[in-house]
Amino acid sequence: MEKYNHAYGANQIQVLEGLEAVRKRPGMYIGSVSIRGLHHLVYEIVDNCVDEALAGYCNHIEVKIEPGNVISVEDNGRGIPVDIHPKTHISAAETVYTVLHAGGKFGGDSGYKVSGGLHGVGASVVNALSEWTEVTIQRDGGIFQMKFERGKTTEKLTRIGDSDKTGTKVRFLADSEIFETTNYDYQTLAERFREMAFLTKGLYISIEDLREETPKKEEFCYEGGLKSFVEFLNEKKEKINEPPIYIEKTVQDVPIEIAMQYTTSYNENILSFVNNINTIEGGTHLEGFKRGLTKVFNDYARSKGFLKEKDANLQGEDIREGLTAVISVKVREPQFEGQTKTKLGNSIVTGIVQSAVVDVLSAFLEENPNVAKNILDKCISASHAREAARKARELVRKKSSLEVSKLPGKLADCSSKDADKCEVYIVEGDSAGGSAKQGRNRKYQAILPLWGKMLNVEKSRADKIYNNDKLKPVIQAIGAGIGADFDVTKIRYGKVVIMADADVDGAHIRTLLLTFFFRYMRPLIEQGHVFLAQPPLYKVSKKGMKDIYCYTDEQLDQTMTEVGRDNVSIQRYKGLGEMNPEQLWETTMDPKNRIFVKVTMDDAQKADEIFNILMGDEVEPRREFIEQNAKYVKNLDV
Ligand code: 28F
Repeated sequence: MEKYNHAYGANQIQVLEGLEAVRKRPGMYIGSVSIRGLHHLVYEIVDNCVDEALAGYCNHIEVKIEPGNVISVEDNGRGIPVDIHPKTHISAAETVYTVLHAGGKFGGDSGYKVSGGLHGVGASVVNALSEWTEVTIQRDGGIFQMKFERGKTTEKLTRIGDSDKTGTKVRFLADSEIFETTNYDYQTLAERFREMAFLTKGLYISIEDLREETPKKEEFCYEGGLKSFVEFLNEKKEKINEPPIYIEKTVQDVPIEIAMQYTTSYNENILSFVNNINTIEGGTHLEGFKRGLTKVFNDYARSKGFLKEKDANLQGEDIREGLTAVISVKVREPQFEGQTKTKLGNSIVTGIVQSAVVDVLSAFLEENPNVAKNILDKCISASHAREAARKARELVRKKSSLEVSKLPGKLADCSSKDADKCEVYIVEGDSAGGSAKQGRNRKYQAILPLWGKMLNVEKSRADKIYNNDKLKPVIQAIGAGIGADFDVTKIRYGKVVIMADADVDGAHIRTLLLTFFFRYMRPLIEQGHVFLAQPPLYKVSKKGMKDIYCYTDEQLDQTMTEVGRDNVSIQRYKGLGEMNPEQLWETTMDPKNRIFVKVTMDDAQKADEIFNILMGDEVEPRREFIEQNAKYVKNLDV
């Protein structure tokens, strides 16, 4: 016979089942239980604050990482409603925290206009995946508080004091039973909050790290919104138009915000967002922007005589050379598509964005003929360069120097020709390359050592890159062409593995290669062929015990608590070169033991952004920057 627990009504049973489902399959709700998923918890809570800001009631958000990796988020919004629902007898606030999908985000007339996150499932998910959660609300003249453990209410909402302020504060401790790590990366969170502040003009967001003796704090607030974002991205670059061109317009209920600025660089750098979510794969809003841009500049160039009758139209890529732009749209019911669900699918948005761009930009060019001329001069020289690059590429192709038949001299190829099973290791430095060659599985693993000075991809047009002696061996080894000619079905290795030291120089080479793949062999990343090898940082040895390799500091700490500590020696590896071939094989290359990190488009875009920002001519700030940001290209998902 079934037992009934009369303490629970049908509602609560549903609630508990809902949150139990979240705990059983957390990945479904937050993507993964790696550090990415962990960070996602914070974003979910902050997203709720941002929604309150977008509704017009909040302009101040404070995030803190407290000792012990407790997260605290506080806003100055209206405070989550505290009234009790007449049927369920549960407060609105408790409902938000215990019912899956509850919250104003999903319709109703609570003042929220757009639904947010990709996994926009909110507070109840965070609650379900936290050891404990504490919510404090100020509104209606009072201070109210409630507490939860692993999603279950332990203290009902209670009035604990008086206050004439309003706002919501949430503190939570991510559940270490669920997450691989509960150790937040300050830099990752700070980057995201900076981005959020850019995307919501005038919104103040601070982040404070209180875990170490010397606390860190950054504050973000940009009155210029996307204009400030573009200025930030272009900080180190030579600008062609100043200030950035700014478009703000609502067309058919779709708010559109765009800032754009040309630089003397040869690359385009366009970021796009839908409901504050970075749409890495682009989509209809990006398409509309590009079409509008191409149309406006061609029409203007014709009507003002920049293009003569006999001249062909400028191509989109000519018009985007050197362009830095950020596009943000708010769409009521966004359809997200693509491999990583970061591509906007709503087809109506194309025309909407295009028309906004055409209207505002053509008026701008008419009013600013000098700016228009400077930009068009650049576009026209880009179109000439494109022709030259095409010729260079054809020449190169004729000489067949990039063809499969010709492999780079430094490549130690594998014997198998079955691309699915083959992998190429791009290794930094000759000594590590030597160890890798001796340690590898010759049948399936090829080694390509790289050395020497890195090419500044930012400062070279495509034709230079095709012939660069550092990148050419990479192009030849992969064997699938480059740029518009790249054919991912022709790759000679199913896995392209970057194996570099866990130091600044290693980060440098990772950034270079990721940026290069991102710009010139994008399908390689999109289809998941690029990996980062993770060499161990430490070897723990003890007499009579098998050596233990540790890949992170946490692992080392853990290991040290597990082996008693007498006669234990710890070796710290400074570089791949310190490992002998057997060790390198065992720890980093043997499919049985190795840790590979698959590079995502997000990682590659981050690397690309870093690269973009790096491009000042002074070496020191660049080095510093890499040091601070090395984690993007180092600890991607550890
Ligand atoms: C630190 C995290 O979660 N802030 C939030 C609000 C404000 C309202 C709200 C949130 C209404 C009907 C659910 C207030 N007054 N910070 C936050 N601030 N949620 S979350 O409403 C939730 C919905 O069902 C709010 C009037 N309307 C909305």
